[in-house]
Amino acid sequence: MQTYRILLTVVGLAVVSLTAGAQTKETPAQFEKRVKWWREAKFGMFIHWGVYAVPADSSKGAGEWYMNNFQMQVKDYEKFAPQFNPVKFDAKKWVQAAKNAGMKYIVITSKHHDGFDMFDSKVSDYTIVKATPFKRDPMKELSAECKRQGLKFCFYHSIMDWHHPDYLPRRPWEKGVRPAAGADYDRYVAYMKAQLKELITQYDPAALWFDGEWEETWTHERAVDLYAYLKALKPSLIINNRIDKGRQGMQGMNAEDKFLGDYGTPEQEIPPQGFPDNRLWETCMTLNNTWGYARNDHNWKSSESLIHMVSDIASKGGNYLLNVGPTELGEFTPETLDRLNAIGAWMKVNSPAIYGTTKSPFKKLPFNGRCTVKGNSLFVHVFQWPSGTIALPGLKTKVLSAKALDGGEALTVQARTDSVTISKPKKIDPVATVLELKLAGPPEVEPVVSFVRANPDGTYILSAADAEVQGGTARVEEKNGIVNIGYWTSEKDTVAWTLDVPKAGNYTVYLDYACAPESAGSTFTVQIESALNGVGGKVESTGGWTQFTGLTLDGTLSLPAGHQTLRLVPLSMPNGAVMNLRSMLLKPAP
Ligand code: FHN
Repeated sequence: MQTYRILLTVVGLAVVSLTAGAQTKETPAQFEKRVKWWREAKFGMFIHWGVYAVPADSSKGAGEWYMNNFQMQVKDYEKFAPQFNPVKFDAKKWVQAAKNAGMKYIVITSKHHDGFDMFDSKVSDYTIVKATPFKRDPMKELSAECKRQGLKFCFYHSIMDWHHPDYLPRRPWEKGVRPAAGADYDRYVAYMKAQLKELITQYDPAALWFDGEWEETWTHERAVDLYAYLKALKPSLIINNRIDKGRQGMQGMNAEDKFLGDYGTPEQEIPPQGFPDNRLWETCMTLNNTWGYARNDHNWKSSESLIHMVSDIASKGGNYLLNVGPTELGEFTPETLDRLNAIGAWMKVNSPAIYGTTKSPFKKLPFNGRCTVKGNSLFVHVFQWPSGTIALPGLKTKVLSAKALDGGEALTVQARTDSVTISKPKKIDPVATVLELKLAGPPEVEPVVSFVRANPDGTYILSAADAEVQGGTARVEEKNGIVNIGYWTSEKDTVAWTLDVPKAGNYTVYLDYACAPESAGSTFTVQIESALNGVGGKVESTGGWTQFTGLTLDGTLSLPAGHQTLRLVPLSMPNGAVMNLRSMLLKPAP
């Protein structure tokens, strides 16, 4: 069993954390200065690398969860360490591959949930230097190489630790083999702080990417203490929201402002509409299915889809952290290199439309593509060129010139009453063609209201995708092809549609919604903003967040003629969420 040494560090840590609490809160200007490089970087490399690359098996789940997936005892999993000898590891090659792909920062696992240290820790023997034939410190080599090649170096660090004797809770299958008796979680936290101090002082990371925060032993109070401790060690450090307890699952954003973290961390998903403000967020995603290397995971994403995600995420104001799982020998797989090279070739031409940009000023585009903004430049990323010109609805700022980024061909711009059209360049990129429009100022766009019009049978279908979501939590989400309003965890959030009503009439209102048992009980009203009437309802459990069912509201809603805004307004939310709303139907009342 591997040993740990923490006595020498406990006193030192107490002093730092006591003084750290005296830190003053930074101003928005100080925050923006601290995160400037991160906000502008837009694209980074995630690296999950550890002894789990030896079994490299995702047959029962993610490769890096091998110890858990195969319900291994610590002493059996430790046997992988002496087999881990990544003699092909070459920091120069890794950093070059990231740089060629257009990535500006690297986030690598210093320690994943398995507790194995990929760095030369003095407070643990369970490390790549002491417990493997490799004996070198790859984190030292990688951080130095990042400095040499101008990439930011950052660490992923897991709070959850399946190896340390003081970490709690134990895994269910350890009962009797590795009893919890005698384990001291405070002593574990002191050990974790000691290692984080090593990481900060020895490797100078620009950011820390925490994970494994979800078990009940880790608390908001501990997160507050740890955050202050880390900021005292390095005030410029950027820290993600998984240091604390506010993350709303894979959606990745904090439920409330009280929770810590400089940025949100959507995982394996991209927020369908981005966010109404300029909060920082970063989608992390695998190239195939698993974070750690797995010989049996062949479900690789296409280079085209990956390039579209670089564009889509930037167009919503986020960063993209794309993961690589190096092999047990320390190499990137050929499938990985193919994709990184393809992304890099596209970025070589089009990165001005990504780096340092802000989100699109358009809620929707009438073509398959995205937009990003940088100062007075508007970048239009066209995934599929429609026949003829493309139109930018509602663009009010004068377009001074337009060109194709690839080759610089000048394009023809036509200003029309409610849109601007641009001609098609000769050179079309089959994945995404990017145009740059130089404007007379920052782009101003008049929101184009998309009216919901009656169907031939007189009904109105109000879909989640067409909804105007107001508020900080509710948002359009897509899962397994289902698009609904989700993460509706504030009763202040509302959803609305604008209807074009040629003739006044009365309607019955039907909801298509889902709600988990523990969150049922919210009440709400569906109302027309220009009139005082509304119909109300109560959210019952449908059995789960993805089990949708119909609800007919009592009474009828009268719709005056003209353009009418219909809004669903929560009245009470006793159990933490309102509902998942897929659509509403208005049917002419008999
Ligand atoms: O359990 C981890 C998983 O192994 C991986 O590290 C991802 C990456 O964000 N985070 C956790 C799952 O949410």
